[in-house]
Amino acid sequence: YILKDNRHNVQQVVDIVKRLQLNTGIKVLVADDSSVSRKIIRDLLEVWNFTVLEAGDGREALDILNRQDRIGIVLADYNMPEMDGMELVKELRRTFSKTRLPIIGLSGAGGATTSAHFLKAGANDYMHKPFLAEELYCRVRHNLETTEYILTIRELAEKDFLTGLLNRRSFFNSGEKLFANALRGNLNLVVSMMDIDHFKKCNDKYGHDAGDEVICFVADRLKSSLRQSDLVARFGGEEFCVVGVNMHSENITEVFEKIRADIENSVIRSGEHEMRVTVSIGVCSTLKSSLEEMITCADDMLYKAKNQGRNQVCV
Ligand code: GH3
Ligand code: MG
Ligand code: MG
Ligand code: MG
Repeated sequence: YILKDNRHNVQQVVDIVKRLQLNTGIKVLVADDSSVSRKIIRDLLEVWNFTVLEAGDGREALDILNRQDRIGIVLADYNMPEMDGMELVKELRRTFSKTRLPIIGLSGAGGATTSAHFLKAGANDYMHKPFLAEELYCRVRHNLETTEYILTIRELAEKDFLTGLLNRRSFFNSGEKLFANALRGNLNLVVSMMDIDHFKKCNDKYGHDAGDEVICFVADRLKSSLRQSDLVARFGGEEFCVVGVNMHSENITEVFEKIRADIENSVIRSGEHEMRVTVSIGVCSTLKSSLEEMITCADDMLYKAKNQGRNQVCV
């Protein structure tokens, strides 16, 4: 059934796949009411080293997806009791986009319209049962690879290459949405600009590569000192911008002062070098009429912090 060109038998395939660690840890959720069908798919996928999870209907599949993180791909049969494959796809698309969770629709009974319905509901692909092992493997791999490529491209487009923080463009994309919510009164925003002090000297003394490590160190500290819901971006060079969401007004100075002190007290090691840097931070804590205005205000506060002697927070 597998690789019918007679060059390999199943055991050889299993050995090769295991040795190359292909598909290790990739979870495939198979939603099908027929235990026979699930068993066939499980056996085929396990040959290729996938981890297979089974659901007897759409509801069970949703439960598994809500409980288990990092399911790589879903195979959804059409005819199932409780919740059929089409409903399952529609439900999943409310939370998981096509580029995050690929779904392949399956049906043994459906006529020519079933595949179209599945695709229209949001499935990435479709297979008619029964299918050859090769078709199953190729479609599963193809859909996983496409998802991986899109994830990589998205990372490259949205993140700063050096630090992994948001880049300027994605910062504004997300920041504008938060700002609109803040204008509606749904949340409080604080905008902060931060710049490493006398960074040119650091580059001159230790070299550009060590300078890069300092930038990464500061980026990590900044990111880990704030919440998941806050936006942290590298605006270029050694300058960072933060949008803080729902910080308690009495804590704002404290939050940024803690970041400043933490960086001042850190020793950053690179090779034989032990480096220390300080940062200046400007904060705008009053809602203005645009995000840009809040950034300008934070920038003015940063300028003030620099002028007053650096290594300080101005709010
Ligand atoms: P100030 O306290 O006034 O901010 O002094 P500064 O020396 O930090 O001045 P400024 O912000 O103007 O200089 C930033 C320097 O950062 C200039 C540039 O050589 C360096 N730089 C910009 N981007 C990078 C980078 O990606 N990596 C490294 N290593 N250095 C960078
Ligand atoms: Mg069925
Ligand atoms: Mg600087
Ligand atoms: Mg600068």
